Amino acid sequence: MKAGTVAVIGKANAGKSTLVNVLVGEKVSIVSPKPQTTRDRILGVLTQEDYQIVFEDTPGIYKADNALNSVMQRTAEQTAKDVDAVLLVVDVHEGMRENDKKLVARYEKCALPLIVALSKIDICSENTLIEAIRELSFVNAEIVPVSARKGKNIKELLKVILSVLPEGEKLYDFPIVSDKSERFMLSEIMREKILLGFEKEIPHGVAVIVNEFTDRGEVVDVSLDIVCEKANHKAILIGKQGAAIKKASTLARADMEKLLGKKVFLTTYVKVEEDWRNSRRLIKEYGYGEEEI
Ligand SMILES: Nc1nc2c(ncn2[C@@H]2O[C@H](COP(=O)(O)OP(=O)(O)OP(=O)(O)O)[C@@H](O)[C@H]2O)c(=O)[nH]1
Ligand SMILES: [Mg+2]
Repeated sequence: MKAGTVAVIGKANAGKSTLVNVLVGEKVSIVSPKPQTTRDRILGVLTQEDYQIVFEDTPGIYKADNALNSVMQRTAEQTAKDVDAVLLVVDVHEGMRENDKKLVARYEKCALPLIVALSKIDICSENTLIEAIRELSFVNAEIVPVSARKGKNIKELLKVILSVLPEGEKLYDFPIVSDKSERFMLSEIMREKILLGFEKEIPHGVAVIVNEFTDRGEVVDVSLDIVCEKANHKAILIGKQGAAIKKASTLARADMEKLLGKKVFLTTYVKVEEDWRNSRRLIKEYGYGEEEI
């Protein structure tokens, strides 16, 4: 059978996580309209009778402006080395940018098979797409236009990926779809709702820590710490009489119940940890980065 690992790389907000979720057929990675949504390497495993593809979603490439971001950039770079193929996701709906071309050139040079997915074609004009494909015509890579949102060309993309993967044994036993624990998923669900519900720096400065995860049979008790960077962020996160955090928590609880298939009793605490994104100790404590930092 065909079996292998594929690093999913690209600029922040390119649509990597949405694409991984569609390819795997399950939501393994959170999605938001804001850049820097994904902070970790997240595996999404697609197993069929005659193949297994392990997608490795990564943090988006972004100018590092704090220690957390540097850790995220390192995660993306490391992931792209230790795989069988690289799937570079380029959002083309406004055309190819100079830095998109640079990124393609950079990964073309690495010794691994390269597939470039031109994403968000559902909101891209035909001319823009044709121009992007023309600009990539000399690149030594497979080029596949896709829309993860509309499920367009996903089968074609899978075919192209399989054509470059080696023969081998399964790396994960079915029905494993992700390497992440339920605890991790619970914290990510909360972070997704905060990314969707709050503006500017607030969601980027939030870490979510699961303090309690107790299965009481029909009900699961979940207690979370929402750590933010500044006292005024805390006030905004809580909102007037707790309205803001309540709204985000209600949305999160619904997704948690879907994930666990049980009722969830959710408690959240908002805490301040000044400038934690520049504290190597706290970044590590909150679980970001894989290596010694
Ligand atoms: N129209 C359209 N929007 C899309 C498509 N794929 C993703 N998006 C949107 O683009 C935004 C970013 O998507 P993500 O999947 O979170 O992007 P990402 O590359 O994982 O982003 P980071 O984790 O921040 O690097 C979200 O608002 C998605 O809904 C698509 O095929 N079409
Ligand atoms: Mg992502």
